[in-house]
Amino acid sequence: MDNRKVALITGVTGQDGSYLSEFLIEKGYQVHGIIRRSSVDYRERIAHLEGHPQFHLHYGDMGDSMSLVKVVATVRPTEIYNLAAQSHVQVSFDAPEFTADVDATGVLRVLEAVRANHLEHECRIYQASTSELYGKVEEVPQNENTPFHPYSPYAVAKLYGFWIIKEYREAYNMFCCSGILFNHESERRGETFVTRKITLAAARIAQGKQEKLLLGNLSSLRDWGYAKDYVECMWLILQQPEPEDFVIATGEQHSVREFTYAAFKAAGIELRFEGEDMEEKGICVKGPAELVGKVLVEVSPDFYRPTDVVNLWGDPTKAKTKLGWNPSKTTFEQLVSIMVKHDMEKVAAEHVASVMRTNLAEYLEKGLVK
Ligand code: NAP
Ligand code: G4F
Repeated sequence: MDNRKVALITGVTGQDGSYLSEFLIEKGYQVHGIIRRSSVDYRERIAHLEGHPQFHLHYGDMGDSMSLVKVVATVRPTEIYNLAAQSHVQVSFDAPEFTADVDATGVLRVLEAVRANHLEHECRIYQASTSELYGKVEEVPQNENTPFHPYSPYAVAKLYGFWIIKEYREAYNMFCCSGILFNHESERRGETFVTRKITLAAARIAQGKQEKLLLGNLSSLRDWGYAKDYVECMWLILQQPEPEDFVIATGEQHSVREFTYAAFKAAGIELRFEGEDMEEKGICVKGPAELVGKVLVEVSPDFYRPTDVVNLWGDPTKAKTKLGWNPSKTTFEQLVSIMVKHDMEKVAAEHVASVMRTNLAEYLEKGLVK
């Protein structure tokens, strides 16, 4: 029995990777993360962990088997959290082959890297599966027994990931599991996912930095939770006596329209939605005088998908009973409020920085500073 606590996280720079790293460090793990080279700085979410004695980074890529084999050989992890993915559903329609390579074959590469290092009976593996597998849903709400019907290149790639994890569990008796996670958001969420796009826009519009927010399908329904609460489940799934798959969700459903209303409200703007489909608009009915009566939200065909998943709603009963996890730790209202508060501060800080830059440029021009 290996008593070391050594975690390897792929996708460590992402939203979930950053929260999971903090969580595991707190639990006493040595945490190793795989990063890929980029010409711009993308390590913002983990910058505060760099230099921590329990936190270590390695270069690698989900498309490069050799790099994965080498990192696994160096780290000899007791747990792997495979979070790396091209995770944007709309982007998967534009880059389907890359999405398949990272999100499908990438999972196989991780499993084979473990086998190549003869760690298949020492290392437990968590796979970041997704509610997108339910896609064109066949049942509402969705649980572990609901049939899958993937509805995007992303979901089809993730379906391979789900099944290859199950196959290696059965074929080689490996401890590998999927967490079927419903949407989880946070102040660290990528800025092109709908919730963060909305909270940032609400903050910018409230502070006079943006005129309007353009969105796609306002009627789409999601089960949105808080990412910080969800990483605990990833860990709990790997601590169970037997490898099993779990649905992780709040059990509550809201539309994109509801999220938009709540986010603007938290930023001090009350909206009324009028019209239907492409003609629907969000008009300011209460808030700063200069915004009242203005159209602040419009629908644009640019944000519609060739096929869209519109009715996700998870049933977290198994996670509640078997993992002892609380799906209501952070409510929908608290989630919106956390994200808007963060983005109001971010936009205000950006404004101060930009004023300082302008002043500095002016002082330099006038020769007031050298
Ligand atoms: P995210 O913020 O988009 O992070 C994705 C991570 O994957 C980033 O660290 C990214 O690195 C890394 N990555 C992408 N391509 C890679 C490659 N070729 N090699 C190495 N690393 C690569 O995603 P997230 O929201 O944290 O989600 C984590 C995982 O959970 C993903 O697998 C996602 O599909 C899945 N999931 C997410 C949700 C959700 O609601 N958030 C729900 C269900 C499942 P860079 O920083 O270099 O781009
Ligand atoms: O925020 P989204 O882009 O997230 P989506 O597609 O649900 O995917 C996320 O959650 C999955 C779990 O279910 C993860 F597997 C996946 O990695 C990712 O984290 O879109 C949510 C909904 C969609 O129906 C979309 O059509 O919002 C709708 N939407 C409406 N307007 C929009 C927009 N989505 C985006 N990104 N941008 C819009 O302007």
